[in-house]
Amino acid sequence: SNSRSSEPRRTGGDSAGRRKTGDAVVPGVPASEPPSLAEPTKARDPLPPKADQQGPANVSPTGADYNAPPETNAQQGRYLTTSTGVRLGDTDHSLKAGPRGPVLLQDHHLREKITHFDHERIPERVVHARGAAAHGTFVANGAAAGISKAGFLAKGVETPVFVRFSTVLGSRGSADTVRDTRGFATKFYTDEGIYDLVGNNIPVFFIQDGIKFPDLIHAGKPQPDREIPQAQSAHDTFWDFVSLHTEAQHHTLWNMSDRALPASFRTMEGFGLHTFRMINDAGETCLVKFHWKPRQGVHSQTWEEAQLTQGLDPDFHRRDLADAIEAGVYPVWDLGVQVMPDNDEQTFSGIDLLDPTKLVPEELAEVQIIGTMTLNRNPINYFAETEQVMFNPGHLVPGIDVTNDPLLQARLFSYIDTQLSRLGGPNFSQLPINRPHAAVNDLLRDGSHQDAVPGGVAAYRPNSLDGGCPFTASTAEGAFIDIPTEVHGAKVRELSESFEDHYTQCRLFYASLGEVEKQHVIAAYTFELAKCYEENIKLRQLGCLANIDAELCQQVAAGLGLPAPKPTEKLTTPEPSPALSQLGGRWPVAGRRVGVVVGADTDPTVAAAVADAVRSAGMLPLLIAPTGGTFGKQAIQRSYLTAASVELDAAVLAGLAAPADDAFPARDSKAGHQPAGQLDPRVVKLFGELFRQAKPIGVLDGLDDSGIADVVDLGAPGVATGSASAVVDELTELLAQHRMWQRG
Ligand code: HDE
Repeated sequence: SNSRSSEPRRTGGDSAGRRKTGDAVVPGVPASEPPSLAEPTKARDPLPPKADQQGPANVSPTGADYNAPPETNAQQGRYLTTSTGVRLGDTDHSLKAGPRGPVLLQDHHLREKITHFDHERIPERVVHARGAAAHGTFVANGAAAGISKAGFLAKGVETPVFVRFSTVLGSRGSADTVRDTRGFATKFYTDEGIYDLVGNNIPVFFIQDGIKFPDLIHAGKPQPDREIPQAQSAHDTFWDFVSLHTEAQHHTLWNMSDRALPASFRTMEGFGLHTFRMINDAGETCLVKFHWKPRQGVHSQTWEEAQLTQGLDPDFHRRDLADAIEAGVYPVWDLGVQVMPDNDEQTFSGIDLLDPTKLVPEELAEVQIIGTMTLNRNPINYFAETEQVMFNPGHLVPGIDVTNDPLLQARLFSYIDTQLSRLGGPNFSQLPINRPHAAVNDLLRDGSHQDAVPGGVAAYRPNSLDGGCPFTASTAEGAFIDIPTEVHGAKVRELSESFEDHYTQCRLFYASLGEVEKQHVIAAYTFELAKCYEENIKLRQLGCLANIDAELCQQVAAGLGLPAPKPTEKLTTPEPSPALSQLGGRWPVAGRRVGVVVGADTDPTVAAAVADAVRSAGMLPLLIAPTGGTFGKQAIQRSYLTAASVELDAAVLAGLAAPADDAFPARDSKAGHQPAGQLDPRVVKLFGELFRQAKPIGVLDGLDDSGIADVVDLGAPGVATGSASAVVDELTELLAQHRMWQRG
């Protein structure tokens, strides 16, 4: 304001003495003349381009070198400090008024340490809370270059990835080997930005429309009154929902199959599940379904193994993944696509490609391999990486787009939204594990946990102040392409009629299983339904089974002691899809764990010969002896007390394994583990379980009359006898076939 009076101005106010915002309050010092309003404002020069506009250099939002080893981004220096970097001389004693006196509130280090600790936990994921992850690389073979313009799919391009595997229903601390679907989420840090393939190990889903997801999860999670059972579908609310809501029957059938009990994350298939749309350089589109094919084979635990493992080693899958990577046995998956024409109906061979409860049999559309992923590095810090990683099916790159699958459409909303509470605000993309490796210039500003210090003044577009930056890209410059697709129709809360077929593919899946797999499915339904209290729910689910397969329905009904209902639909007999069965095939044995069981009197050179033969076949020998310590020159990995059948793929009895003087604790004999012949009861138990689990077993020459024959039928399929090298050779061959189901 121009002062019209010639009077000296009073400090900090207008002529009436009122203070104005922005005036400095300096009592007693006259203010200098304010700038005249008539003075023109001179535009300043635009700021130079920001560092991350120069090109795809790997810089974090704060300018830290993204390629620097992570430890330099976190803990530095040699001394313990406060969070503000002040060195500390003591962290074990709080500040007190005398050694026996009260603790002083002024102890900053105490308060900071405890306060931070109090807030260490963040909300766990509402689903998929329990997980394990690893870093790796994806190398494209170029086969997809003709259908997608995505840069990371071009021949030879290598892209860093981070993969998180998970169970769905259990809490963060629940066991790994429960009967459940597994998540298989892959983050590709491509040069064109993040691409997330957020899939499962089962190719179909429980619901066709995302609006039902809360219902599904409320039914599957522990019941709200007592909060039990944990990480299980074997309870009333789950079976109530899936029996009333028959579109869930297909996924449920997969959950009752061996697929829901993976032997390892390394032996799981992965499925993108939904149909996605791809576009190539010429602007041509096609529809695709993604598949991860494990080079390790697709293997499962038996239900007995899964249950034992839950108690013996609740971290079984997490440990297995980390151990394999640490041992250099890197798990490898091929990524494949089923490619379908992008027709108006979006159907293929009569299958509605927008219905997420339907799969496309591989015999109808071949899975074509477009690249290979190797997981080769364990996370350094579970929380920073595995817990804070976030995936989003909406994280797409040019060349890949979504379809109208109503389940996928709802997911596109959910995955950002959930991070706002889980990761505490909108800046989760700045967490190191979530940062893109491509340059980011997003005009997103501020918010909780803002880690970046953006330069410039123009956080908007268009602008002239920051030199017009950032610019929008043309398609040629790599802009994301929302593939233009026709949309028409009235606004309705409906699904198309083809979504009403809930049973055809249940029959397809069941008909495609081998005999032993069918027996497992029958046992699973019988077990789970027997855990329900309400008879009406069991009867209703039996009614659903009647529409899948008469034999399945009858056997489960018999197990429950209930009548088998009649089908309400005509039972069609589908053409089986052999690719849906896990049986058959030969698989690499690399990394398989072979127990080498010895007794106190065993010749150490014999044990060493077995272990060496196992090692040279690329497998991992675990020496199992009466106690820990060393055996000859070899380290003992498991004692009789800690050895467990569930962690072995096969075992060799290499020595007498005679009972030690104290090997028969009273409780063992009470539990019925009586010594067989001269063998230690724990060894008897171990081999009895391995035999029942249909795993290959070797018995060295001269041990036939040790008592082993009482628990292992030495003439049964998959039991090798002979010298160390002959036995290991035969076991290696047997392990390539995985299990000896013919043992019956
Ligand atoms: Fe998810 N899902 N989901 N989901 N999902 C989440 O995201 C959701 C669905 C899947 O390791 C959540 O960050 C809705 C299908 C995986 O971090 C949440 C619907 C498939 C993971 C969410 C689905 C998945 C999640 C929980 C129905 C297989 C773990 C925390 C419309 C194709 C990712 C989070 C990881 C996680 C919502 C259905 C796979 C709440 C609403 C179908 C592998 O956003």
